[in-house]
This record gives sequence, structure tokens and C-alpha cells, in this order.
Amino acid sequence: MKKPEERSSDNASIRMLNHVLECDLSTLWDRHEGMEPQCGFGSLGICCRICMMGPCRVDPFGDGPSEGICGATHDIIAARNLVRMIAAGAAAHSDHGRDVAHTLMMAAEDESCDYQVKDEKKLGALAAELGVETEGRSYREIAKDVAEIAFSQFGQQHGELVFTRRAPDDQVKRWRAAGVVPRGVDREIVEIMHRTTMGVDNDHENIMRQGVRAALGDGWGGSMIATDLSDVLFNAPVWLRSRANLGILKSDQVNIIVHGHEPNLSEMIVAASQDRELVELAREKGASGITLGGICCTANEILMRHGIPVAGNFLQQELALATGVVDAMVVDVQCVFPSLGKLAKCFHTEIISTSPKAKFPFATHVEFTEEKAFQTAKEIVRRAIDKFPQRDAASICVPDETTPLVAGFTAENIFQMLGGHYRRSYRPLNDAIMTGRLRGAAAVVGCNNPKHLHDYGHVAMTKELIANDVLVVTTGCTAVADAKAGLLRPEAAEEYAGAGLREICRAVGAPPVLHLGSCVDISRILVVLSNMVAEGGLGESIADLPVAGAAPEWMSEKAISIGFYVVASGVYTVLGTPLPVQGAPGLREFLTGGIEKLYGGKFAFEADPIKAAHMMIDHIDAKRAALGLGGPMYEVPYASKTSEQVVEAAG
Ligand code: NFS
Ligand code: SF4
Repeated sequence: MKKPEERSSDNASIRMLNHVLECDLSTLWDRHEGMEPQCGFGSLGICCRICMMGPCRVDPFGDGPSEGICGATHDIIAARNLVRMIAAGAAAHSDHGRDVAHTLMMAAEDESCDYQVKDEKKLGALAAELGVETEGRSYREIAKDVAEIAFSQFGQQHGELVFTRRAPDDQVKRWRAAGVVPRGVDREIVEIMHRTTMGVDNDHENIMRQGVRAALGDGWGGSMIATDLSDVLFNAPVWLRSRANLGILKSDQVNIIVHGHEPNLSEMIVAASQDRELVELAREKGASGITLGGICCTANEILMRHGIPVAGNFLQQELALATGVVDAMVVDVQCVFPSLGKLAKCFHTEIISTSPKAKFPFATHVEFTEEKAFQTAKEIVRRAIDKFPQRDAASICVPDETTPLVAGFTAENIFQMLGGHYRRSYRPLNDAIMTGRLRGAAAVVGCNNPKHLHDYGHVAMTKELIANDVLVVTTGCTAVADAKAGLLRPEAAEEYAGAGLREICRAVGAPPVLHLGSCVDISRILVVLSNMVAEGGLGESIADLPVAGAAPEWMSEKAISIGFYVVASGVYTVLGTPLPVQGAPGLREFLTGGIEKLYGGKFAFEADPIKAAHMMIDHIDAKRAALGLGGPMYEVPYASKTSEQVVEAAG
């Protein structure tokens, strides 16, 4: 069995892993080790369960069967499996977006609704973009029209998703040429399911085309709607300070963890946890107050908008329970382990499921409806308070670790930061890249996965990039990993960044790693990239920018959908675990090579985060060279081969 230090690189998690060992509790790491060796056919993507003539598996070495019973080859089998994963990921993000659109509609129609439009400025900007009449109309009327347009994007049968207009013309031209501009969010997902059923689409490149189309419908559709409408309802984030890691839990307070994804629920729990009457009730039960913390992307949602501290990321969900001080863990949808209920039985903790879409073993179900949102949120908080006196003092173990952080960056406020108060445009950012003060920018995002040392990939890669004057933007569980490692503090620039990035961070007081929110907020990154192209001087499309992306520890189907919309938007993207295409040589070649001709981006696979960071920097330098830009302004630790070419190109 692996030692705690071989499972996690995060001190609080190591402490908790020692504690669970002492208490003889099992976690996903034990289950992961018990699963080894994992199925080779599945890992390589060459097991097919699409019809019941099978299941079939084809031989990766050429000794056994080279075709399924129907004649499907390695490439066909792997491509069908992969696009079905895209369909699931895109569906998850988009259903989240649909729920937010539903809430906006309710807020618009019902004055007494618990949700109301909080950010009228963002609503106005969206209305203008979508061509909604604002003159002489109430914000409710405007919100109704905006929600109606958002709804229409899901079921639309033809045309182009409205937010694809945000992309640079050159990128849209590529999509049109390839026939992948998404028509409707749902339509593209359904078409994947049709095309991958037995005996339909049997050309791996053509199958991938539909995968790209559905993924673009996620990034420039479902996820973008989720982000923009959440901003309208709950306020666009502003930079703020908070803290991260399990040490935010307080032994003398009622601790509630919200875990999952949709802000509809978590926003109301935030309000309920601050309700006077409930705080008073907590005091009556002997607690000194109520602490709320988040896990997974819901953590990022309430961090970004309220500064609520983050308890941890994906692989810490069981460890949080093992502290013995969590009175209730409230879950909605996505990334929630079905193991939680059983583990919680060893403690006083109540697991409360809330979504009709997601029920869990040994959990109490308190159904959350938008119509009775605040009332239900209060009931949930009350349940947590009632649990507080039942804690078992002997089983409590709360690690001290918490790290301060700065979060709350958006496509709208990022340029304010980089431009300062007097230059509110993307010009300073582009100029910094053009002069080489910044070598480029990178997005490091995604999950945790027990196949990798917990958090190590995120943190090591991020440090290597900023040391080389690459500005990093982050979301999701990477953002939480970077926060815990102290990389979201402005001081991190002094400690870890190269001279160029350090200068910029000093001038504006920003951290070298910018937290842009949850995973649906990767749509913010798409907008940032489009704005950089529009600002001028860095080429005609996103594919020309000296930028790269990575998901060092990804695990979710959602991450696959993200990977595809990012690659199809022109970004070179390095994944820590390969896509399940390693047993399908033609498909693998296409995704790591040929796909670039169509969209400008492609995939690479590299488990070592430092090597992966260097691949990203090589790519950034090659893009600089292609733009005729010189090398980095200051000396950097990693000089890519391309850097010499960059210097030559600049004469
Ligand atoms: Ni993203 Fe968020 Fe985390 Fe991965 Fe899960 S929480 S939507 S999928 S594990 S980054
Ligand atoms: Fe086998 Fe073909 Fe059926 Fe897949 S679709 S299970 S390869 S027969």
C-alpha cells in the first residue's frame, strides 16, 4: 500500500491520510490500488459495448482479433467511445447552464422569487450583445428576453449558436469550413448518440467532427450560458481575498460543506448560513457560529462571488468527512463520490442530497426546488445545526493548514488589473507579450486523479510556467490546488515568478496565477483569448496566440469535452493522462497531429508536469517566432530550442 506522501503532495491531505489509516477507514486511494491492474482494453479505448453481439475487444498488439464482430476497427471503436464521453461531458455542463437559465426566467417572471437579478450592468451588456431592446423597459422584461434566448440555444435545430459570434472571425471560418459550428446544444449531443449507435458513422475523423461540434456547443454554448447568466443572477465576481484547505473547518463551529456544481443551491446556502436566526440557533446548541466551506466547483462559485473559503478539491471530499467536524455535507450534482454516505456513517455527519437528478446511498434527500429555495436552504442549515451536539470528540482531527488567496478574475476585470485604472483595455496585456516581458499565457485546469500524486501535477506545472514568465490562468480543482500551495497570493510573484512576470505583478498587485472560477468558467478563458485577438498585434485567430492549455490530473468526461472545445478553438493542450485512444493508432495520430490543420489546436499527452510545461513553452515560443516576436525580455530558466529560433526570427 502506498504511503500518504505517495498519495498526496498536500500537507493537510497527508495529515488526514495518516488519520484515516489510524482509524482504519478506506478512501478512494485504497480502492484505486485494489483495482490494479486496471483493464488494458478500457484504458486503450478498444473495448466496445455498443451492441449485444459484443461486447468486443480488439487486440492492441496484432495477435488477437483486429476487428469487432461487426468489423469495427480499433479507430472506429475508440472514436465512438471517445465522442460518447464528450456527449456526457457536454451534457453535464449544459444541463447546469439550462438550470441557471431556468432560474433567470423565474427571477424575471416572479417578483417574490428568492432569486433576483443582482448584476444589472452585466444584464445590460448581455442584452446589447444579444440584440434585446432595453430602451424604456424594466430589467425584468429584459431579463425575460435574455433568458428566452438562452433557452433557445439548447433546442435550436439550425443556424449557429449565438455566442460563437464572440470568437475571432478567423476561428469561425475554420469551424464553418469543417462544418462544426454548433446548431443547438442538445442537438449536437443527440447526434453523437445517433452516429455512434451500431452501424452508423464508421469513419473516425468524421465521428470526431461531431465530437468537436458538441464540445463547441458546450464551451461556446452551455458553459458560456452558465457563466454569463450566473453573473447576471449572482453578480460578476470581483477580486477578493479568502483562504483554502481543510483548516478552514472550525472545531467550535457548525461546519457545513457544499459540494457539487450548481450555484442555484450554494448561493442560497450561503444566505441561509448567515441568517441571524440560524446563527443564534447554532449558538444555543453550543457552537460559536456557522462555517461554510466548499468542495469542487461549487466551492469556486461561492469563493468567486462571496469569498467563502474553500475546504478542498476533488480528492479531498472523503478526507473532509474524516475530520469528524463536518455536520452536514450538502451535495447537488457532478463529481460527488457515491462512497460518501457509507463513510459518513462512521461519523455524526449527515450527507444531504438535494437534486432530483442525483441521489446517493445512505444520504438524506432534501429536495431543493428553485421555487422554495431559501426555505429549503434554511431547513438544510437547521439540520446541520441539529447535528452539531452529536459530534464524537474522540474522532476529531482537523489539520491546521489554510492558505490565503486572491480570486475573482473574469474576462471583464482581468484587463483592468493588467491595464491599471487608466488603461482599461487588453492593450497592456498584449504589449507585455509583444515585448517579451510576458513570454505568453497558459491555462492550467482540471480535476484530480489518483493515477497522479494528488495536486503535484497542478502545482509543479504552474510553478514551472510562472518561473518562465508565462502568466497562468486557472479554474476548477487546479485552482484549488494552486491556492493551497500559495500560488494565488500576490507574494507568490516574488517567490516563484520570473523577472518579467514579477514586474507586472508588482506593478498591479496581482498574483502570478489568476483564478477564473469553476470549470464552466473556462468559457471566460475563451472570451479572454478572443479579446486578446481583437486587441490586435498577436495574429488573426486564437491559434496564432502564444498560449497553451493543460489538464495535468484530469479524470472527468467533462474534461474531455473541455479539451475538445479548447483544441477546436485553436489551443495546444497537454493532458496528464492520455485520452483513451492509445490503442487506436489512426485516431491518436489525428488528435495529436492532423486535427491542428482543421482548427489550429491539437492534443499532446505527457504525465510529467515539468516536461509538459516545457512542451507548452516550446509551443509558446514557436508561436512567438511565427508572429516575428523576440524571445523573453529577461533570462529564464528554461530556454526552449525554439527560443534560439525566436531570437533569430527577431534578428
Ligand atoms: Ni471540473 Fe468541477 Fe474538479 Fe474535475 Fe470535478 S469539480 S467541473 S470535473 S473534479 S475540475
Ligand atoms: Fe462488437 Fe461492433 Fe457490437 Fe461494438 S458494435 S459490440 S464492435 S459488434
